[in-house]
Amino acid sequence: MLFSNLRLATMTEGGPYGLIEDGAVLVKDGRIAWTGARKEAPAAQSIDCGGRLLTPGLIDCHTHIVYGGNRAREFEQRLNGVSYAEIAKAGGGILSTVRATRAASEEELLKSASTRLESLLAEGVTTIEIKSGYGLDVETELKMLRVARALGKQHPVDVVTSYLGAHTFPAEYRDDHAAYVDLVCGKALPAVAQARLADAVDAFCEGIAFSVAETEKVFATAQKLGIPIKLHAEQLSNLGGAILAARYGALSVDHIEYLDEDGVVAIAQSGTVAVLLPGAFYYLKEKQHPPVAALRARKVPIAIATDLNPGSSPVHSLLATMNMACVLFGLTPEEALRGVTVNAARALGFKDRGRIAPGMKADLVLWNAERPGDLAYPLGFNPLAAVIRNGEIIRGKL
Ligand code: DI6
Ligand code: FE
Repeated sequence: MLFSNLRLATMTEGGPYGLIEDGAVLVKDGRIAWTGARKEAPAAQSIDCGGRLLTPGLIDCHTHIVYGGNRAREFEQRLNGVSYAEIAKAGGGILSTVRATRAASEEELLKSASTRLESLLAEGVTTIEIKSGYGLDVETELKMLRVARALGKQHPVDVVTSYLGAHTFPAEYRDDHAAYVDLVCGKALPAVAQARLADAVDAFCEGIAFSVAETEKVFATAQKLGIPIKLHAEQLSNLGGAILAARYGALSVDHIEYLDEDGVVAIAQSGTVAVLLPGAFYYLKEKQHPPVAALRARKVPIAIATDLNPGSSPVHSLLATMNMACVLFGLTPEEALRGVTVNAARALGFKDRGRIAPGMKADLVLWNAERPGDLAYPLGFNPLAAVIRNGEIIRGKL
């Protein structure tokens, strides 16, 4: 099938957005077989797309969409002057979601996460990363990861999972952090690996969470098990987690508002993707901006993601996140689109998606838009026309 009469934001190198005017895409067996100018297209059965914009399927490379309960009450508390860290120290924050997630059945979690997932899919997300980390005990972490896998079976989206057992210390280990790290490394992570439920291992390296030394124990275990790593790093302070992550060849370091020059140099050398999460910056009313100029100067690939979670980022829109990355962090609309396509793919270790090029998976989004810059420009507007996944139209019409 030839999709024709398109403006293609291929996101390949060369020119803004890798733009091809009056282009066409040939899809065969779920893959892109050819792409280029319409007048040079090979003969094939073709669909006229009316001159509209086609991009790669969007990739949300950092989410926590599986959880129980909600934290609207804490949103109110924060607006009454209590900080995110204070709420966490008082046993709220992540721990309040842990209580609700432990209490929820697998069916309940699947149902509530499905609703969240649907909001993202309606905007053209075709690949999503989903983290555990609201169970913390072995059983609930496994439950969350099974739900994440089930979401990928029940919805037209590719799901990759990250085990985030080192998200915070559960109440039962409040006074014995070493024992919890032992549980993560000795029991939980091996169980998760055995069940093949984690495509990556993540941790929250922060003053209110895991120290660099504790994080390293988790990374060393992941490395032994052959599972790639990522890290929530330098979100609220600069502990040097990103440098540690770079030493372990991390796929990505995420948040990184407090990342310093040494950290930028380290991740540039390790080829680690910088994942920016403007939703959390916005909700926490953070003042410290991520070091975008330094990342650009060192050519670190920048991805952006919703971080969809009940506490710091109840943001259910990747398009809104692109807009926030532009307005709050000064990314260009092109960087924002690279951030949810080619660079997001890289943050998940994928080589087969995120660009419109021969050999890539035919995950594509057709937009009621003329130019790729139109996507990051509005807020609260969804110009999606159709989604093609593995070469099939799965949403909307052409
Ligand atoms: N940083 C975050 O922003 C999320 N997790 C993390 O490590 C927040 C999770 C939450 O508040 O529930
Ligand atoms: Fe997160």
